[in-house]
Parts: sequence; structure tokens; C-alpha cells
Amino acid sequence: MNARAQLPDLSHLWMPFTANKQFKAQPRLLASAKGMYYTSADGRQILDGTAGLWCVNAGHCREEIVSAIARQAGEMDYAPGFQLGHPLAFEAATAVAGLMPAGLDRVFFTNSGSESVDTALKIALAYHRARGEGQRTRLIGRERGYHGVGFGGISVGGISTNRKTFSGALLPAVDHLPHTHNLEKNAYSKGQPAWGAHLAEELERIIALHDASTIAAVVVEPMAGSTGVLVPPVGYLEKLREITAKHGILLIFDEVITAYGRLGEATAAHYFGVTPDLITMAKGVSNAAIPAGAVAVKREVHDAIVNGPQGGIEFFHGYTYSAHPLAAAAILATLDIYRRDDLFGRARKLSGAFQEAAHSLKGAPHVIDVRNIGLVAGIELAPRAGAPGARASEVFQKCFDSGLMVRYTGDIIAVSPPLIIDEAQIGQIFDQIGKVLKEVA
Ligand code: PXG
Ligand code: PLP
Repeated sequence: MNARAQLPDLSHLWMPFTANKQFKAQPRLLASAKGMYYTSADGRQILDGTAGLWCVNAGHCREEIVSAIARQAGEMDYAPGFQLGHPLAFEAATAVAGLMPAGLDRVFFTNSGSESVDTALKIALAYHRARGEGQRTRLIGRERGYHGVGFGGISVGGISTNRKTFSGALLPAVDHLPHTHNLEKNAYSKGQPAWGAHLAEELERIIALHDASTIAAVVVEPMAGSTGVLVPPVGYLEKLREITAKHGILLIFDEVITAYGRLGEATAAHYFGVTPDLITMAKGVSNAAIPAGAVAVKREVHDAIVNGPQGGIEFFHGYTYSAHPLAAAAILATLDIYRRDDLFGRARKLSGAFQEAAHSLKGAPHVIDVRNIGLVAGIELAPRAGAPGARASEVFQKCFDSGLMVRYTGDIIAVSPPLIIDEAQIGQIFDQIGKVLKEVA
């Protein structure tokens, strides 16, 4: 009652990806955060099982990041990035490049994952054009792919709810690979599922249909996060790489979720041993302390554009806030922490215990699949008859009420904690979910 009385006016804010009316009738407000925990506005400690929205990989309010941002805000709040620069922007690009797979050492800064995706798609088109193949404009995404909310991202994305309202305005030259999710073949896989590599061969069919000479790029999340933790089948990404290389098509890994330790390596490209031509990132690059994103680009791709025929400005693209000084400071401090604390190694070491804890939910009420990789797990529930998503939504609410933050999409619960988590907290997360599952109808 008191908490309700202290609430701010909720009417003006149009909340993103939120059931606004429902939320405002029953608000969930967070007030502060430290390490593995949020504190809710009504003063409860909430264990962060999702690293915010898959982004606070080093844990909340890290002193070094906070002070780096504060220092930079006092020294130079903003610097134009078009035809001018500042040293931290170059240092941040060098630090990002140093964590990318060999060869992807040219870095374009953005402010979000959505901007990174649209930037990467534009780089792909500019690359082919600079090489005299301007007819390569088609982009291939995948069903159940999430690539943010820009027009490019929703066009290559494969989520119908994010597309249908805008269907008349999507990019015209797009096609989609089939998704790889199949419970009959792959339920309860630990790590990569054994079945499904052949689905990458669908790319050959799509290429035969449109002709390789019209296709600029294939974009996939190496592990699809938002649509429910879809782990790539063994051999699948390798096959995509082989086919794209054979046809001169660029391969873009959208690593907005997977980069910076989620799988126990700097990138999913490292983890799977498959090197794309471009990697999009955001979230973990700045530990989400300041909005930041980037695209890492293979040097040949960069050089084809920057050393290509276009005089003057080589690439007509950029954001007011590309390499914002506060973002550059946050990125440098964040990447320092990842290295100093070996957080990717920590995630790798904990992934076995995490896997076992996640799979302990096999047999719990409503559970029809548990899947995992690195420090991410998806727990799929049987939908309630006639009310898809209702059961997971209730699990989310009950977890929140009892001090645990999880994510849900459809009837899938996702767990992706900060990499600073310990084994006891891992146990706590899955025990708590197990308890809640017994309480929901
Ligand atoms: N690509 C991928 C692979 C993503 O996961 C984006 C692009 C877009 O990033 P921005 O920064 O523009 O939101 C994302 C973002 C969820 C959830 O709960 C996932 C994302 C964002 C918010 C919620 O699954 N992914
Ligand atoms: N709209 C207008 C009218 C602008 O002037 C600008 C940038 O100058 C933008 C959009 C793009 O904003 P941003 O660079 O922050 O993405």
C-alpha cells in the first residue's frame, strides 16, 4: 500500500516491449543494483538471473566503470565523431578489436544492438558495391531470429509479431533460413544438439532460387537468445560458413547477446571455432552501464570500402553518438574487468555446474525441455491450453515476487546471469524456479 502511494506518475512513459496497461495496473519497479542483486522499489533484494537484459555481464555498478564514466563526464562530456575524434574512441576500438577473432580488427561504433545490425547490413551492401557487385542486395536471415527493431533488423528478423504491423515497409529483398528448434529431435540436449546441421543446407536452396549474384549477406545469431535459447546444432554454423564463403556471400554473426563471455569465450565465433566476416555487439561491451554497441569487421571488408573507388567520405553512415566519450570510457573499463577478473574463463568453469543445475528441472511440473550452453539456459514449458505464454508469465511474476529475476518469451524461461555468479547462487536460481513451477497451474 505504502509502496503504491510513493509511485511516480506512470501515465506518460510508453514502455518498450511491455504490456503497458497490465504493467501500470501492477507495476514492478527497481530502485538500485549492486553485484548480483537488484533492490526493488519496495526494498526487496532480487537475485539477477538475467544480467538485466542479457547485458550486465560483470555484475552491477562496478566501481571501475562507474568512476571511468564519472571522470569522463567531467573532463569532456561529448565530442563530435564526424571529421573529428578523441583518443578514447580509438583506444576503445583497439580494445574491442583485441578481443575479436583474428582478422576482425576494424570497429564501427553504435549505441545499441539494433543500430549495430543495421550498420552491419549497410556495410555488407557497401562492400559489394565497392567491389563492383552492387546487384548483391539480398539479405538472408532466419526464422525465430531477433536482430533488434530497426527496419533492417526486423526485415531479416524472424519474429512475426515484430514484423506484421510493418509488413508493407520491410526491406524488399530478404529471405529466411528455417530455424533449428525441434523438440522431438533435440529435447534436453546438453550443449549443442546433435540433430539439425542439415538445416544449414537450406541456404543452398535459397541461393539456387535467387542466385548468389543477388545475395549480399547471411545474418544469424550463433545462439538465438531472445526467441528462447536456441543452441546451434553440431556442425550447423560450420556449414553456413562453408556455403557463404563458396558463394562470395558475407556471413554476419549477431553477437549482441553472445559476445563478452556468455558462452565462456569473448565471442561465440571463438566458442564454435567459426569466423564470420562481421560481428555485431552491444550489451556486454559496456556492461550496459552506458548505451554502446559496435560492429567488428574483417579487415578486407573494411579495406574494400575505405580503400575503394569512393572519394571523400567512404561510408555514408554514422550516429551522433558513435564512440560517445562516456561509452568509450565505459567500454575500456568494462573490457579491463573482463580481462583482469578472467570473467570469460569463470563462465567457462561454471558452465558444467550451471548445466547440471539447469537440467535438474527435467521432470519438474510443466517442463518439456531444458537446453543450455555456457551460462545461458532455456526452460521450455508446456503452454496452458488456450493461453500461450500465460504459464511462463506467471512463473516470471512469482519468481520476481520471491526475489529472483528471470526472463520469459512465449512459454520459455531464460536464465543468463552475470558472469560473477557463484555456484551457490546458480543452485538458488534453479531451486527457486523448481519451487515456483510446483505452485503454478
Ligand atoms: N540482436 C540481438 C541478437 C539481440 O539479442 C538486438 C540485436 C538489439 O539490441 P538493442 O540494444 O537494440 O535492444 C538484441 C537485443 C530478451 C531481450 O529478453 C533481448 C534483447 C533485447 C531486449 C530483451 O530476450 N536483445
Ligand atoms: N533526425 C534528425 C532531425 C537529426 O538531425 C539527426 C542527427 O543529426 C538524427 C535524426 C539522427 O540522430 P542520431 O545521430 O542520434 O542517430
